[in-house]
Amino acid sequence: MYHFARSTNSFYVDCFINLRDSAVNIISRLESIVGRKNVSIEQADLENFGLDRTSVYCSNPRVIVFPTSIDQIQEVIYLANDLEVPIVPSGGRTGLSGGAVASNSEIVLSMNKMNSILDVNLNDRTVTVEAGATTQEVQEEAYKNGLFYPVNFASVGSSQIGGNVATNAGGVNVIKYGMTRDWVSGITAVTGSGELLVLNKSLIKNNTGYDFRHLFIGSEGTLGIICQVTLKLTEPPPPSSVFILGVSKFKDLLEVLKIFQSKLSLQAFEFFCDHALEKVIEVHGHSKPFVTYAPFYALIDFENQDNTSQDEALKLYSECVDKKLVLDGVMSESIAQSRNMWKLREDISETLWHYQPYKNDLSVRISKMPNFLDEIDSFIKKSYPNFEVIWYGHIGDGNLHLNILKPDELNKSEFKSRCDDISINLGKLVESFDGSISAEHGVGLLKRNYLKFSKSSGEINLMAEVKKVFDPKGILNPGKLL
Ligand code: 2HG
Ligand code: ZN
Repeated sequence: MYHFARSTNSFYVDCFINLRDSAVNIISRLESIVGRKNVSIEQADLENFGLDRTSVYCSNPRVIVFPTSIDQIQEVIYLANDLEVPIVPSGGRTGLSGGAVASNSEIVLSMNKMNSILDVNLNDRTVTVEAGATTQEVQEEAYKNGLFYPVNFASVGSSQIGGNVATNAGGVNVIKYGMTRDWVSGITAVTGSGELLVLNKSLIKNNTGYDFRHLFIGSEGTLGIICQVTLKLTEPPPPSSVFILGVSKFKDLLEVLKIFQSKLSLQAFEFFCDHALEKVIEVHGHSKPFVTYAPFYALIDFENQDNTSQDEALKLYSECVDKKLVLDGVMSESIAQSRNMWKLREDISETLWHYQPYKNDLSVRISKMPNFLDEIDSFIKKSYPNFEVIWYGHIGDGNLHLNILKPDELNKSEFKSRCDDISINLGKLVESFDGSISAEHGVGLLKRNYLKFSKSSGEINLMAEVKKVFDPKGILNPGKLL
């Protein structure tokens, strides 16, 4: 009988589950499908591959399997159906909602060994990759070919395309380029019953009924394993410049957005609050953009072909100052300066991990953001006055990241239970604002109980029925999303 002593680290002791006798059978059958070297029960792998970037779950998979072909994926799925053992599909595990967490003795199916760039087609302007290719590899491949893959976020170096598609990843350029969904022209996937689907065949025009490609985008590994993806590419954007502005009220950011959007082509319009800036500076030692204090900051990335747009940006800035919308500002004069200014925004998420944050990824229509944020702020201030609230996110997309930091006096579980209470109230508020409980991070385990605030029970029931069609035995990522 296999019996794996886990680390004595208390975190894992809590999660310990002995493997059943059937483990021997599963492991040897997996080895006969993918080969011995592509199956792991090493303790380090069992600890790593059961977790994503959420810090609240335990890792406890039964085994990690690394298929190297679509045929092998099909065989693994047949086996899992046969033995009724769940599978957790696994990409770069950079997710923030627990979608890739394996804590119930599951098989983790990692795409790490299916990461090839299969084809670049300059006529079609597409790249076809295995799902384990990283976002950055796709970006670099596009660049080498004089083209551009625009979906971009801080974890591009480790996030994988399959995971991007499964969660419909967003990022910092959505205002200009949209989400992952807008760039997927074809998907090859194996369903939960082992059927191979080649979806949309990378066609631009294909009006032949239901487009299951779009069902797989954002399905969070609950319908099938995404094996290959064809992504659209576009021409690289012109060079850009960056402005950082400080405002005294969140609602002024919307006015600034309107003014800048009316005359410039924006690649990003991001924001962060003073606490976020303080923390990033404290942890990373970056410089402040300017000395004037502001409660909120906007980071505006605007296209600046042939250096012609900077004068316009300065005029718009003066207009904002005259209208008393802006307190201070600074504009980049070189690519290096732009990069440094971006770090103030892009390093926030990683910085906050040092403070044990409880994360929320909310969206409402852009016009509703100020009232929504004010209501949340006053609710938390009134009910939990000692909680530090950090706001940042993507103004241009109506997407607010709300991170609540754990006060020292509360232990982890007390803090989590208070935050769960907050989430119920946030959910009700999201519902009343017709918003979403997950703008770009997915639902996974973390937001599953709050799905009802964004979708009707009729819609959730239909989702469950759809899942049954693609995965009749419910072996794929059980407990996630639904
Ligand atoms: C970002 O916009 C990411 O930086 C991460 O979506 C957000 O960690 C977060 O809360
Ligand atoms: Zn984000």
